[in-house]
Amino acid sequence: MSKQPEFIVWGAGTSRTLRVHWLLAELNLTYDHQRIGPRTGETQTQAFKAINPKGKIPVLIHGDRIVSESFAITRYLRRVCTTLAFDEAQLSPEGLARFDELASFMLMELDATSLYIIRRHLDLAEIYGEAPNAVISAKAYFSKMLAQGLPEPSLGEFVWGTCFSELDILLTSILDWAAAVDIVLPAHCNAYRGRMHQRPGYGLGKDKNKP
Ligand SMILES: N[C@@H](CCC(=O)N[C@@H](CS)C(=O)NCC(=O)O)C(=O)O
Repeated sequence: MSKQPEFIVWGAGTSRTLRVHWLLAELNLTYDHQRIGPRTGETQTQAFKAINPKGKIPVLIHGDRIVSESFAITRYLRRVCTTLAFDEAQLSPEGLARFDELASFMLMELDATSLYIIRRHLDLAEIYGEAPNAVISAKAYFSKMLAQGLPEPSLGEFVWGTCFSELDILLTSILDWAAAVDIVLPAHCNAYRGRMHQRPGYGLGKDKNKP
């Protein structure tokens, strides 16, 4: 009898699904991939909604555990597979507070408040309505927040501490998404993206994320 794979990932083709495939590649984990895409109807089937009632990808299944939300999935994988190192400062109270601060900033200010507003009123305008002013102001807000929240000195080789982490995946996916909607990024952010794109895990994750 064939054995059930340890990890199953649902979803491909978006910045959010890339986060999961990239981290799995960094952790060198094999998994089963259910390659369903957004806005194809595949996220709205009864079978998929039994797994994630929100009807959204990505989703991770690990044994009898189901985890949704791209960043939560990367956090979970990091806890169950400990092959990526942390430095001492990252695990100190200050380091962990900085982690939470960066994660909240990226998810709320850059992703939800800016990029997703742009997506809703550009690519998904047929559903959410055209709103050119909302798009212009979301782009301006993104640039302002990025300049204030991640100025040049705060973005070294990695965004948090001296080791690669899920925050690098989150930030790179956000910067790539911003560039794809024609937001001009500061030079230090483009240099950081360039470094992240060199990682073998990024290339492997991108391949897996193909729709
Ligand atoms: N906050 C969620 C957002 C997930 C999300 O909105 N996924 C979109 C694609 S990027 C989706 O599955 N939408 C349903 C659909 O398009 O069918 C996450 O980070 O995982």
